[in-house]
Amino acid sequence: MGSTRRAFLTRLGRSKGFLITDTYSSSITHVVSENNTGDDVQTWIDNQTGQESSSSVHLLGIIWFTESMEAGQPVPVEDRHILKVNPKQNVNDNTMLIKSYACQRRTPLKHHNSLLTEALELLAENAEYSDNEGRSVAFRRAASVLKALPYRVQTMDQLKCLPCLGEHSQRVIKEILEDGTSSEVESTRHSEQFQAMKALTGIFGVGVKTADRWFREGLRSPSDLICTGQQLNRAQQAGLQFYDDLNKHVTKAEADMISEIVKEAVSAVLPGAEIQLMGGFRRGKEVGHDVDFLITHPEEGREEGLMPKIINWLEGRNLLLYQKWTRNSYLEKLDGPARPANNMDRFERCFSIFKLDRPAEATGSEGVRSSDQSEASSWRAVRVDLVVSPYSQFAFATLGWTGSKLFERELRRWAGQEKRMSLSSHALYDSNQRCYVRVQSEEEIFAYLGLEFIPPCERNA
Ligand code: 8GT
Ligand code: MN
Repeated sequence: MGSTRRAFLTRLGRSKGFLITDTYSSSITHVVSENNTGDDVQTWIDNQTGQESSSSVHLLGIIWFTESMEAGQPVPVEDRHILKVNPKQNVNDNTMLIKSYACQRRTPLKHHNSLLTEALELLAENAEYSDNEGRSVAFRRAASVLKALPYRVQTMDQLKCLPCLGEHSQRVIKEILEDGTSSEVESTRHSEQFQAMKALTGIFGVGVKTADRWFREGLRSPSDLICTGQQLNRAQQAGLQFYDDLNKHVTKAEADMISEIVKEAVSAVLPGAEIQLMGGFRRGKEVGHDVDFLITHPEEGREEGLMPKIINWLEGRNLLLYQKWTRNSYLEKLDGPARPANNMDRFERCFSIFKLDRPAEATGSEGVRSSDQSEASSWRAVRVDLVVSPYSQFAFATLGWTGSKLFERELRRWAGQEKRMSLSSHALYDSNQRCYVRVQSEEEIFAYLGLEFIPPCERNA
């Protein structure tokens, strides 16, 4: 049931002396659910325990709870209270248990269902363009479940016991399994709005809101911005100027080259500082849309004031095409669980565009390049994010900046919904103990959250 209703019923039950918890454990005697089938609830329990439980726990509809509230004690369980669970089919590879939170699963980079996941993720992307986050997350969760399967889905039967596959996602999957493509996905892919939103949000510095406004004004592509002389901020100007380069994949080799440069810069301005490649490349991706780095120093406090020095060093060598530095703000408000608005964190940070020299053999004639992007094409533009974290927050920052975005989102949801804790890129707050949790490593964060440790290369949810 919804969280408000659950909170209300929990308070009511507790006031009458019932012992009620949000999490499942072996000591639970009754599980109460509203608007779920018995199979749903059984799957949820199986996912909580990580095994198939044929235990003696009662799976009950809300009516048992309300009757018990009226009676002031648990009423005897009658047939009409009980949620019916269909007998399990043989558990073979096709009906294996997949846990429902992405942070409980191992999701490798290469998987068996790209055709389906790309279709679902396109619908997710389109939902983002329409500012429909709920719908987008639903499609992403569905795609993520398919990525975790150790086999290629060939029949709808194979999806029966899987979590997170809503009616809409199943419809899309069914169509693709039967016809090879989904009409909804194809019409979305070719729609004017989707294509324009993709092209416009593909400009660095342009978010969905701005792109949507431009779309409604009739703009469709980056070149329309130039023709109509739109007012652009500094980031968007850079985004437009280096559009082609920034929409080309960054390779791991390029990320490594930038890594060397950043290491040199950091060690020149603050010896002893540590630097880590984050984001998709830490998860083992071969290509990315940018390169993310996390920087810290083992002596807390030494990292302060570091970013301007790094930027100076880089600018002095003409390595930056654009940069925007934001100070940290984690000290500004100490108002309970560190949970910054809309998932932006509070670290000192530099959004930048690097000017990366191409290795000699890679230059030369490779088609027409815009004059802004160096005629000789001896270099290319690459988006780079630099983030500075105090050492005490480094484990959280590492976990937060490794991704994937869905994996992070699911970790936070797990923490909140299953453990009553609040996780951010800065801290873990335990509402049960009313304290912040001290940790040194990612492993300890997973352990404190009651999760099996998932290595970065299997966080590609
Ligand atoms: P990519 O290959 O397309 O670059 O994919 P990525 O590396 O996985 O995504 P990203 O957009 O570069 O973000 C890297 C990770 O940093 C994501 O998991 C994201 O959730 C995390 N992250 C934070 N804080 C912030 C923030 O303030 N802004 C952004 N954009 N990402 C953040 O932990
Ligand atoms: Mn990245």
